[in-house]
This record gives sequence, structure tokens and C-alpha cells, in this order.
Amino acid sequence: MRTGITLIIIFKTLFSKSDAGFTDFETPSKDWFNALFRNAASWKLHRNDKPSWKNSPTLPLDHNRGSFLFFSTSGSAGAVNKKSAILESKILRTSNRGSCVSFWYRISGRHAGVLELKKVKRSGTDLLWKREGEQMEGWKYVKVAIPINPNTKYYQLIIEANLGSDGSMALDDIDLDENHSCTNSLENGGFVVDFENKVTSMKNKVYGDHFDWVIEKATSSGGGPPTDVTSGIGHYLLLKTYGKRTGQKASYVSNGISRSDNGACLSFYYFINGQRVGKMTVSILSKSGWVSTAKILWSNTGNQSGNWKFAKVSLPKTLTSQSYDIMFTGTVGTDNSGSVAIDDITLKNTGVC
Ligand SMILES: [Ca+2]
Ligand SMILES: [Ca+2]
Ligand SMILES: [Ca+2]
Repeated sequence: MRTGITLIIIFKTLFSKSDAGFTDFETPSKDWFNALFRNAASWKLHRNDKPSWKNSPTLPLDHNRGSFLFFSTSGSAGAVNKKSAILESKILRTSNRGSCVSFWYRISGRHAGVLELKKVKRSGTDLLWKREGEQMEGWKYVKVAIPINPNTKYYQLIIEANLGSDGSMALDDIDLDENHSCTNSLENGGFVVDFENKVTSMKNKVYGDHFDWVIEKATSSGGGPPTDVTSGIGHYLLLKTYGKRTGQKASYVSNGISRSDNGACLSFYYFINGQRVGKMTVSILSKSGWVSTAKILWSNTGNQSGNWKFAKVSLPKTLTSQSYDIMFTGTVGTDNSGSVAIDDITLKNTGVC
């Protein structure tokens, strides 16, 4: 009897959720449930090891392990006609240290629809994150800070899929930290700058340029991109070219990054919209604070499509052998009616890309 209990405990330790707040859908979730609303469909659990799913070209592969949640209105995978599915968390308690949720998602199909993360509380519902339409291939990772609201003691999170005419969505590995805010610090002095909180790793250059970049909230009327990268509804860094003269520059620079013996990897999203709107460059100052050591590693000019694009730049170890800076510089072109923006800058200071 005792052995039986011990075995159950060991089994539970090994195979149930070992991390508090982490749900990989390999075992029944204790934290997340299908919401039973009228007119709502359910997220379905799929396992890749079932033969019926294995050969289906339409199904995404689990990014990590065997099971994930899947929702589709079309084809063999769906067999439902309802257009929306809502996954809801257990009841959560507001922490004065903040909370953070991350998960992997995949949106497939040309008219896939909208996937949203919302906070539901007594006084109403807040939209925290949103993705719409076809996404690039593969699973994507997102990390979202849950805003602290001292007037809200309890709340729930929901992940809501509203499908379009043709597409599917999938979810896996939801990590919910109820007692810590999202950290934007990475190993060895690396960082993430998403412009959603006070930026501490980078700043506007004060000397040697002509004006400053500004942090703006995504709106459809503000002249910048209508969405940001972090959440779709957050903030980005914008180069306001209106009223500026051709050739004027604004630089945004890091605060001094620790040396790395293996180089580093910088990635970011950029948005350049308009003809001849200007130029954007990324430089490394191989001696922190010394502009004379600047070397341009990446550059791009106007005539872009007006979509967010991803860029990745390797910083070779020859340039990171002492404390260094990275610097984004925007230069105004002959047409100052377009826009240039940056979001989700990630510096991994442990090796090249
Ligand atoms: Ca999984
Ligand atoms: Ca400046
Ligand atoms: Ca952002």
C-alpha cells in the first residue's frame, strides 16, 4: 500500500505539471479550460503520435512535444462550424509584483482570423494581445505582461480564437507566472526592448544627431504603423520625419553592453513605409560610448512594403571583445511623409546568430 502511494507520488512528480503555472497539454490541464459559452466551439487536443494526425499535411507539428490545442472550422481537423473558441484560465489573484504569461501559437491560412489574449475582470475586459491574419510559417512565441490593477483582486485570462473563412490556429506551452512581471533581461547583459515599459537598456542619443526617436502607441491615425509587434496594440519606436530636412539624423543607442567572448546576436522588427522616406542603419560601437568606433552592420532604405519585417544581425566576437554599444540611426530622405519604426529589439549577448 505504502509502495503504491509512493509510486503515485513519483508518477505525479514526473508526469504532472512540474512547474507551477506551466501547461504543455501532455497531461490534462489544471489551469486552462474550454469556456462553455453558447455559440462557442472548443479548442481540441491533438496528439502527433496518433496515426490519423501524423500524415495530415494541414496540421502543425507540435513545436516541442506531442500534444497541443488546435482549432479549425474547415477540413477533417475541424468538423465544427462555429467560428470562435475560448480557452479560459482558472481564477487568478492580482499580485502586486506583476504577472506574466507566455505561450506558443500558430496561425495558418490566408483568412485565418484573429487570435486574442484578454484579461476578464469584474469591471470589464481588457485586450492584452492580438494577432490577425496569416502569420509566417511555424510556431511563434509571445510573452505578455499582465497589467497590475490594484482595484481588481481576481481576474481570468482568456485566449480567444475568432476564425475567418479559411484557416486554423494552435496553442501550446502556456507559461503563467502569477507572481513575477515579465523580465526583459537576458544572460550576460543581453536584453529585450519592446517599448511597453520604461526602457532602461537603450536611450536617445543626445549629442551628434539632429532629433530624437519617439515611443508611440500603435494607432491607425498616428502616421506610424497601425500595429506594433509585441502585442499588436502596444508601442514602438518611431522616427517622425515630418518637418525634418533631408539628411537629418536621429540615433537610439544602448547603455553599454558587457563584453562577450563569443559575439552576439541582435534581432529586431522594422517598418519602413513610403518612397524615399529615408534610411535606417544599425551600427556597433566596439568601444562603448565611442562613436568613432562605429561600424555599420545593417542598413535599409525606403520603398519598403509598409509591413513589419524581421532582421537578424550577427555581431562578430572581434567587435564585442570589450564593452560595446548598438545604435539604430534613422536618416530623413527626400520625402518626409512616410514613416520608419522599430519594435522588439532583442540582444542575445552569448554568441553570434
Ligand atoms: Ca505540448
Ligand atoms: Ca537625438
Ligand atoms: Ca512594442
